[in-house]
Amino acid sequence: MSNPFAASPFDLWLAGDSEVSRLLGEEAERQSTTLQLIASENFTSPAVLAASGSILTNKYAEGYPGRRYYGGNQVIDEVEDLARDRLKALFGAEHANVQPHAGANANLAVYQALLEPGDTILAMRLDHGGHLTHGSPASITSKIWRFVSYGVSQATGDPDKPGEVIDFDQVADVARRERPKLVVAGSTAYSRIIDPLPFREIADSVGALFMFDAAHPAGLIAGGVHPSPVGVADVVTFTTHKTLRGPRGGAIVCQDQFAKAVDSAVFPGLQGGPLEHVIAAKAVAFAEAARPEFRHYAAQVVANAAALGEALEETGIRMVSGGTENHQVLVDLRTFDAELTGKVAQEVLDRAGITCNRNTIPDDPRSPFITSGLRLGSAAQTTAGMGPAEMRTVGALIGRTLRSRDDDGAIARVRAEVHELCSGFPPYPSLAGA
Ligand code: DSN
Repeated sequence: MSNPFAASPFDLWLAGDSEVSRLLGEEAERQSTTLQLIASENFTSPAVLAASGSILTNKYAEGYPGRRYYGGNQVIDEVEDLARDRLKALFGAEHANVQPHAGANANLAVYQALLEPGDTILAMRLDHGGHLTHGSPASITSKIWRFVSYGVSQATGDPDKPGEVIDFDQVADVARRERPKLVVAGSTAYSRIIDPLPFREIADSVGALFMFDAAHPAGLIAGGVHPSPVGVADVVTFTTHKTLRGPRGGAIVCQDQFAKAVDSAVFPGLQGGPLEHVIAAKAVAFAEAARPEFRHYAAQVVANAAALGEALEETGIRMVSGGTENHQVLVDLRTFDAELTGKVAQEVLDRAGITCNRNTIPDDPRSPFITSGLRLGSAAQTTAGMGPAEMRTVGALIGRTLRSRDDDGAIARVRAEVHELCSGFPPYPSLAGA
């Protein structure tokens, strides 16, 4: 297949730089001819691409609308106000900050806004699905604040009550013992709905503030298929590029009482000039997520993840927690093949044109670099138009690939089938040969 963007504006503008143009063409082809199952990725709309590739990248705008440290920001102020207003309307929030360059920055800014160095934060264990910024020893967060953690309950082996879901008794126990200043909900590898209400109650019981990191479910929340933490948590952070399907970046919504502290923590506390081209693209994405068809999309994402998970189970791969209620499928490969690591599985699936990432599973005996699990997501291929039938086919292809991982011919045959499947679901049909 040739570059699906060939002759589109994106390609023509780069015609003078053959090296970068070639690389973009190759990546466009990769994204169009292989399956994108990384749970934190998606395909933005052409309108989001256009805004993030716009002339707004030229402008310095340190500060906030109406209070900038540079001249010439009349239009930029309107852009950022539009993004803030659309975001507040989307989630019913009192205040919005659209400047964080990433979800990690959003989290770091909130910690800085609400806490003093050395204060205690209660967050999810990394090896049970928490994020690096929830206290990884490798993250700056753990060098500034003291983290204590909660995890998921033990696997039971009982299909009716499989366990491996957030253990709220443990959350409450650790909170009572450690008296955190901030309780954090949210994860990067967890296939269940995260109810904000029990976290609120636990935070209140120990006089802590409550932050919900909605990086993964933000689009599901906007689409009405995951309970909203807005109005329950004091502050909600998220990324704009996962299920929300916007440009790569972060954002924060909060109650008015935290607005000043949050804004100051983002700028000048953590960042300099905001990326106004990305903020314009965020505004586009927030408007798209407010449309009725986005609700249909979010419901389809959840249905597709369920279909993928069921198909994987039919091949003998166990779903952690026994199922999925969101866009993610976290699987334990040991039931399929005790020798198969997440690392090897990810690599062989890559060769078959199936892109996903290895992931630790709760109480994984292997290291985070090797792992016993895989994390898959349905958000991107749902955007491309796939439904449950295609997801079941994808699950079967994954099973075939892993079973015949030492057979190059079998892997090449899967790759051809993946290519054929993807050709019916181009992520950017309106740009192909535009
Ligand atoms: N947000 C993470 C992920 O879920 O892929 C990476 O930081």
